[in-house]
Amino acid sequence: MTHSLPEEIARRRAFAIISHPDAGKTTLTEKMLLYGGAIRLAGEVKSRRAARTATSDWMAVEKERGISVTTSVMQFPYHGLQYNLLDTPGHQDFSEDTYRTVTAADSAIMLIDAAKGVEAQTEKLFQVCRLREMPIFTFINKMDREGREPLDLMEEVEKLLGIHCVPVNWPIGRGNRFRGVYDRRRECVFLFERSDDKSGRAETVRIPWGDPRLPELIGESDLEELKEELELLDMAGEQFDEERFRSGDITPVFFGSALTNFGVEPFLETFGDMAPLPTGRPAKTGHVPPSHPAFTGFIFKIQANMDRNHRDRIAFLRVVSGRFERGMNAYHVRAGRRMRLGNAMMFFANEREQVDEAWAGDIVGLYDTGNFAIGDTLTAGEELEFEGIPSFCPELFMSVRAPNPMKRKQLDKGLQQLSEEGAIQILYQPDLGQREPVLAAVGRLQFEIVKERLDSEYNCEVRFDSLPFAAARWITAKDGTVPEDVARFNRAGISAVYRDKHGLPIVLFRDDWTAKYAVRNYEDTLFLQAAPRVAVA
Ligand SMILES: Nc1nc2c(ncn2[C@@H]2O[C@H](COP(=O)(O)OP(=O)(O)OP(=O)(O)O)[C@@H](O)[C@H]2O)c(=O)[nH]1
Ligand SMILES: [Mg+2]
Repeated sequence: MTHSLPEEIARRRAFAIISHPDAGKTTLTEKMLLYGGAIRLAGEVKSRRAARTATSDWMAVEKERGISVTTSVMQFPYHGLQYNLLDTPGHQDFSEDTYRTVTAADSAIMLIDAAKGVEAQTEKLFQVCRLREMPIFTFINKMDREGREPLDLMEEVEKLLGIHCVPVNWPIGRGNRFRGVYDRRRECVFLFERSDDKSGRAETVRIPWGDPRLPELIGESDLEELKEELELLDMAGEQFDEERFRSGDITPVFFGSALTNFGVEPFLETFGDMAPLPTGRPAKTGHVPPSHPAFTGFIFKIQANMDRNHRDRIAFLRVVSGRFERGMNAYHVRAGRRMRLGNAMMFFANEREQVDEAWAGDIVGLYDTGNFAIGDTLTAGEELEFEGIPSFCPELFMSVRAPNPMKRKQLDKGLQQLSEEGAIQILYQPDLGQREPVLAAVGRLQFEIVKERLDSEYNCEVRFDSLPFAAARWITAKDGTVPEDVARFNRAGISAVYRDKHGLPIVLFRDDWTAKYAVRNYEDTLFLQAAPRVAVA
């Protein structure tokens, strides 16, 4: 059944979960899928006892290591709304992936480990969301463990992040004795039943504030404490204000424990009410609102080998405006041609399903045979381009080779595909007749993951050798054209010229200081920290 565009937009929510590693993003994702009915039993992120692994950590290396290395896209329905969830990796070495991903979301859930407070990577990702003016929810997780005092945690959020906290619910008991939350909006108490089985839903009872059974259920002393804290919040605390939330001035705060399911359901219910509807995106020619009647969207992520049996490659499209229809003849703006989008998928936990249509605010996966690059715009025919997605300047460089020369083909293919995903960048040195590729990364773990994926997905064992460079800049002439005389940047022990995948020159420097020195000394050259945009042939 197809509704009108405004109705469909009103039903959609696209959000990313962000935080420092290990705060519980993947665990919370799993529980949201559980409550959304997308899965019947929740799996766990790597643990010795768990028989099931988390749905969104689907890659072999993620399962083995128990960390997320790439963003997972998941859809689930809940109480009449259609959610598009992005579970991002927390590790800083994969932050390029996370930065790209938040461009597809309209709000973010910031997770905080109740024992650790605001950690370094959370702070960085928070700033990225704030720059994008995204409304941010705060979920203080792991309340089932001994942690810091809630007031203390909120104070830290306010101090370090400069955003005001408005608690929506408040924990009853801490650590072992964490038994429920008081919901300040609905003026009721949610009490949870502890169970050893964390894979099913937590039994929850809802009791109105003032119910005579409360002292017995919570215990006299805990209830007294709760009353005192609530009074304190009412007196000193901020009030929730829609406008200030939208502009990123306040964050609604929730307490819970994703692992034991405590507080996940009350959170999800309120989240649905509060999360912003799909917003538009800036294009070079002006802002495109979701209500723009014609279809537009952009590719923010590419992922190879999601299905090992099919060796496929998926380009993830955020629909910005209008209605996407499978089989439509869309316009690929960078390539300057039309193409039929015959295959479109959404990801419901372990199942991917063909979808016939999608609307502004949705994320769909398109089968890709190499037509798409991160940042590409698709339209119904309009000549418009969404603002680019930032790519990071690499700082670490390794030469790569396969000890077995028979594996050359697999190596080339694997590197090609992984670089198109943005998992790593590849550089060449054709000017000096070098055939061996060089890998360039922002974080060290990227190399390890590429090594493991080459082995497991392309059946190719590789060796890396580090190169003596620590900075890089793309170079163009002053007018933005490709410079003629690049050989002068080949200076033994100081810098060397390579080519990126588009053949554009990029100079690697011994260190950051040498790079800055070059910037000052070659006045006829522009040194760029991001690749200049090029048209494809
Ligand atoms: N005690 C307790 N442990 C939790 C809770 N939530 C998550 N964990 C555990 O914390 C660890 C990390 O959880 P993940 O969900 O993988 O964390 P993440 O934020 O996705 O981590 P990255 O993707 O690597 O950034 C796992 O061992 C979880 O079982 C919780 O509420 N309580
Ligand atoms: Mg994770």
